[in-house]
This record gives sequence, C-alpha cells and structure tokens, in this order.
Amino acid sequence: MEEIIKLAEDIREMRIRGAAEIGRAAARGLSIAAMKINAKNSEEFMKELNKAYDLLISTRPTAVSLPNALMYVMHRVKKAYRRGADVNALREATIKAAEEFRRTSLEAIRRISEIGARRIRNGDVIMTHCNSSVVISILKEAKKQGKEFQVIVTETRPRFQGRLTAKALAEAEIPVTLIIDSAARYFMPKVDKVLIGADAVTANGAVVNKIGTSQIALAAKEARVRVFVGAETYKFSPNTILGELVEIEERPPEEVVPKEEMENLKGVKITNPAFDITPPEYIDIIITERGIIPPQAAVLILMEEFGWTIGEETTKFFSEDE
Ligand code: RUB
Repeated sequence: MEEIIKLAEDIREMRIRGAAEIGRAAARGLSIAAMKINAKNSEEFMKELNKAYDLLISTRPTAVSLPNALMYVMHRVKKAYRRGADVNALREATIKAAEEFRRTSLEAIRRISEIGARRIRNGDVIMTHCNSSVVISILKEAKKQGKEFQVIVTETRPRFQGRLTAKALAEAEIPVTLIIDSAARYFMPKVDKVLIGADAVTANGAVVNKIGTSQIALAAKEARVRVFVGAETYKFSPNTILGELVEIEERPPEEVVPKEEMENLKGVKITNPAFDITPPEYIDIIITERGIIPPQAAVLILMEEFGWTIGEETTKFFSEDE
C-alpha cells in the first residue's frame, strides 16, 4: 500500500492537482492497488481494494471528479465480483476500468477543446483564473486553428496556480498577461470572455471552482462579459440532485501566511477556503464533451449521464458497457 499512501499524499499536498488530473490519478491508484494486492480469495481482494478506495477518496473533498472516477472503477469491479470473478479476473477488471476512465477523461477534454475553440474569435481578450487543463486545452486548440487572441491570467493566491497557466500559454506562444487577483475588476472592461474550469457542477448549474472565481463572475456580469465554463460530465455531482452540498475544502493557514510570519499576527484568525461557488445566473454556458449547455440544463446531464430518474438510482455512468 506504500505506493497508494504516497499517491494519496501527492493529491492531498497538491503535487497532483486540478480536478481532471485528480480524477485520473485516483483511478490509477486503484489500478496500482489491484496490481499489488496479494489476496487469497476475491473477498480479501475486495477488502484490500476498498482500503485503497477509502484512502484515495479522503484526499481532497471538493473535486467531484475524484469520487466519480473512483466509483466508475469500483462499480465495474463490484459487478465482476458479484458475478463470481476470481482474484485475477478482479485484478484485470480494475486495471481495465481505470484505463477506460483515463481514456474517457482525455477524450472528453479533446472534445471540449474542439467545441470550445469555436467560441473564440480573432481579437478576443480572455480572462481565466487558476490552472485548468481544460481551459488551456481549449486555448491551445484555438491557437492551432490560427486564431489570434490574448489571455489575462489572475495569479490565484495563495498557491499561485495562475503562474502555471501563464507559463503554459506563453510556451504555446499565446500572448498572456499575469495580474494580481484583486485587479480582475479593473481589467474586466477590456475583456471579451471569461473562461474557467470546474471542480464540480451541481444539479442547479452552479459551478464550484478555485476561490475567487465567483468574484470574477460578478465583475463579468457587471461589465456584461460572458462567462464560459469548460467541464467534463464526470465533474457533475450526482449527489447534488438529492440536495447534497459540495463540500468546500479548507486548506492550512500557512498557505496564506508563512509560519515564520504568523508570530507578527498574534490573535489573528486565518481562514483559507480553496474553492467558491458561482451561481448559475453568473454563467452563460458550460462546455461539456456532449455539447454546450446553459447551466440550468446541468440536471439533464446528470439524469442522462448518470442514469438518474427522480426517486431512483440507475447509475448508467457507473455501469459497465455490455
Ligand atoms: C484547480 C482548479 C481548476 C479546476 C479545473 O484547483 O480550481 O480550475 O480543478 O481544472 P487546485 P481542470 O489547484 O486546488 O486543484 O480543468 O484541469 O480539471
């Protein structure tokens, strides 16, 4: 389990980060566990695999891609178990499902890039926040298509993921300007579109993304700038259809004020929520691999993709293709 503990630590400490990457890493974790499990029988295999699942699911609470990826794999393995599969067959089923999730994820991002790039026009000024692989992929695709545009990136305190985005765009030869988070409203009148990623999309079309996203969306609405979200359907939260809330991760205060400086701030409470919620009224469209939807249609994606009907769970997303 050492490798899984290390992987879980990498996710928790954000060496692996970004919702899509977290989901793929979690699926990979189950696959690694399956390869290493030394079980006498299938019951023991399932017990050990569940341990890896518990460890991985506890790493970060907000990105819904994490539980969705884990459940995607576990559902298929459990199905094989119920059919009486032996240890080797269970091992194979886990590895196969994890690889399938990885492919599904990469294909979804490729599709979103194609669809999203069509929305970018020559001369556009696009603002983004944090570091979304989906957003970068859309922008790179637009650049590939010969479109000329520029991007404003907020630095995204306290972890400065905006720098990663700025670096990736500069490397792709896309003109990019890095600004401090609090300058977002100052620059908004110059912006044509805001383009962001998502950690979770709720049944009512609210988008959970890096802290500060909702302020940017508010400034965009004021300036009549359109807000686009790029999100694969495995970031849609099935539990929110039943009224559950997406938990907002609280990160250590040391990310805001380094430990050595805390002494100068005696008596000061520091709180560090990592994500916020942008209500659907502040979002124009969500670009998914299945097409563009208004945020209000999120519930339809959940019902179709996850096979939900009111009062009944049919888990299409989690069921094996036969
Ligand atoms: C990353 C973040 C990203 C989304 C989408 O937060 O908020 O915008 O996860 O990313 P953190 P992607 O750095 O705390 O993980 O499009 O790559 O899934």
